[in-house]
Amino acid sequence: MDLKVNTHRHRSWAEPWRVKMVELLKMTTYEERKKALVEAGYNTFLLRSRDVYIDLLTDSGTSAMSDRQWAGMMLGDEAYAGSENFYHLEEAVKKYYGYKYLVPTHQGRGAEHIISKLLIKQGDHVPGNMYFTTTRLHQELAGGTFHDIIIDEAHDPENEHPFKGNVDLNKLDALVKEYGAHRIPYVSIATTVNMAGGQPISLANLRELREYTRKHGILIIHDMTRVAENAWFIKQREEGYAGKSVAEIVREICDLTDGATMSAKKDALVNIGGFLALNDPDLFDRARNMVVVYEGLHTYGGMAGRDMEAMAIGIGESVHDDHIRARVGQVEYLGNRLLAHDIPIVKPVGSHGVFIDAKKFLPTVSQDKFPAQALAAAIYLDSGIRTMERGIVSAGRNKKTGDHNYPKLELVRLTIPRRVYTQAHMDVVVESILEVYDQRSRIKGLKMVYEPKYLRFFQARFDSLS
Ligand code: PLI
Repeated sequence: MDLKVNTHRHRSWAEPWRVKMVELLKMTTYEERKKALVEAGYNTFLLRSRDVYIDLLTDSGTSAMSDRQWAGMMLGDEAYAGSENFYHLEEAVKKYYGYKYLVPTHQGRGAEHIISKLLIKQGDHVPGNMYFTTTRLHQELAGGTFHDIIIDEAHDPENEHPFKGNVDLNKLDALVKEYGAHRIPYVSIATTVNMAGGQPISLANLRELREYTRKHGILIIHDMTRVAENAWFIKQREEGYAGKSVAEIVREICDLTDGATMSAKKDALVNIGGFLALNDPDLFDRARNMVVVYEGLHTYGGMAGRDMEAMAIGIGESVHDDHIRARVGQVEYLGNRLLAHDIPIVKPVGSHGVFIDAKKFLPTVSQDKFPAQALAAAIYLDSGIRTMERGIVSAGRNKKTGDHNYPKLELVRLTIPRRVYTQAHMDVVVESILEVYDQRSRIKGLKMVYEPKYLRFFQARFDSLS
């Protein structure tokens, strides 16, 4: 028998795995959820996991590991120094990402801390394609000022630009003219851009940026937390890349940058871990010395040997086309179902989650009443689905004036853990969002009653205004 070979294009995004073990979840009543929400100060970060049904708080550290990764956990070499698992991880980073030197860290922010301290001097300026909370904080703590140089389209949820993570080189050039290239140690480039809604940067844009920064002696430090997802969008959307594998595109992205920070808790399919990867031997030497102060010896950096083994295997799995196609496919399924019901979300649908535009969802709630925070609370109350605010609370306060930063994007993130939930779970999410949408006039916003100094979104507490 002979059949015409069918390409993936004609098939559903269905997962390239099957379930071997399940984790039981508790279903809660409305009264139980109301009590839990009040106790959590209307902050979904302060809920106990046992009170959550579908947990879309984050895709960070929440992936399901494969049988191979679990098998790797049994091969943990827990020697204090020179663990065999470190060398496996080093090999994987070189093979899949191409960076020459590896400094392991306990998670992404450990790497951000080290690179910020090493490269930023008091009074320096760090441009980037939109801020990320922990990244910007470490840049500021090191004495730098962050500048957003992402294209304007990224701040408009309705704009369907295929690469909303792109840098506006004119914005960068204006900073170079104002402060001088010597006050800009590096450009901070994320693949994909979390706070913009999981939006990718194109290779064409990155190449232009490389040319510009080389001319001015500025480094590019790559936040590669979701690089494989960015590569998938390049394969789908950028001319000339349809025939390339995600693994090849990932390498091409990394090769255009000087070093990277990685939260392996996302793309790399592990529950904990991260690293700093570098190409310059002197910078590596200094980073390797600093890691022993803040994280642990340079062959474990805060991780157990077994965690490094799981990560080495996870990195390989993360760049398989079939894996990424299903991962992003599931997110797009959820996004497209919400769009079909005219729920306002960031377009195009991002790689790691669907971002609801809370300003449009709750048009009568002003931004200083924390609409996204209030909407996340309402969704939890309706169904036990936990989501996260990515708006004025996350944006924090202006370093100089002390006022709230008022970001254009006021979003609720429905973040999809990798290899964890089913299509039926996604359908329940849609049902709950539609229910809350019907009742949106009852949501009046929140008042902040406790505000911590750093990264306030994690621990702030609120009271309801309704
Ligand atoms: O959570 P860490 O320290 O492993 O990584 C920090 C971090 C750095 N960059 C980016 C783009 C992130 O998304 C990131 C962490 N993100 C979290 C926790 C999230 O929920 O999106």
